[in-house]
Amino acid sequence: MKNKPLTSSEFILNEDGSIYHLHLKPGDIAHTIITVGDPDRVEDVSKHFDSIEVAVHRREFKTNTGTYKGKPITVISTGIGTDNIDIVFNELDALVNIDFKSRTIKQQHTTLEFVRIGTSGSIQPDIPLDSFVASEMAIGFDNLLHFYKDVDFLDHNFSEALRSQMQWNAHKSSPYVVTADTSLLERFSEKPFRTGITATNVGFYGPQGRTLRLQLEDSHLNEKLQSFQYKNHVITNLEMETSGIYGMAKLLGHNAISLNAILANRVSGTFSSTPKQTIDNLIVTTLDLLTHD
Ligand code: R1P
Repeated sequence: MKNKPLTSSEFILNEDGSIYHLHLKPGDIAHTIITVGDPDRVEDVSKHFDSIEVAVHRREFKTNTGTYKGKPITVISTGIGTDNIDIVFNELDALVNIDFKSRTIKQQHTTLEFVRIGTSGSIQPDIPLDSFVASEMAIGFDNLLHFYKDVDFLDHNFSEALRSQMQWNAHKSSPYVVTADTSLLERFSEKPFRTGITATNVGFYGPQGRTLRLQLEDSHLNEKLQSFQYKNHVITNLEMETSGIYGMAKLLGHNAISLNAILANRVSGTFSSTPKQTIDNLIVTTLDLLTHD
């Protein structure tokens, strides 16, 4: 592969030498990275750290790097959606795999470990509020991965089953299916976690079958998601980042797992009465499992 220096319109650095959106420099991140949606959740994670060495906040991207029980960890907020995941993953990867001085791709690849601590709604009646789902697989109803080459890890048979069972309208998107990192999944598949299949979509309302004043193009969207089955798999939950995280991690050669605190049950129409406590429980459980041998 040719390794020409990346131009300043593609690989954009700020005046202080930091990367364009995240405002981070090489050396500012640990190799284990927790992603959260909400910038306020960054402090909820890093308040457990022994110390914080780096703290940077630009737009929705807030980053704290420190150690937890001696292990270097970065926590970063991505904001909402797979469009932000594209930015966060490309720029975090650049921090370890691009030489900022020569603007070329490093010969030696560095692998990062990503753990999403997010919130989500369950679409199965037996997945209770305040429980935790580790996504063994993500279905991307977004289109992020379709802009990249070398996506041979996608499960096309699964996508085809989805399109035909759900009579999916191709105008909306072409759903893609991507798996978690197997060793991270193993680490997070014991109680209190259950594993599941997470559907990622581009919005919180219509794309997740929620309506306030508008009508859906497919009024049976969530019933179809709920009843979909493929090789004994059912879709467990809905959120807005996991497919992008899994896809970008695979493309860039990193490992990723998405952990979901179930705050809503869409079948019973209920929402957690203790959302903050549930997210805090997930944070503590995750930090401990990350440092447990
Ligand atoms: C929507 O309210 C947001 O919450 C979920 C969705 O994926 C979306 O980002 O995750 P976070 O709580 O991690 O942001």
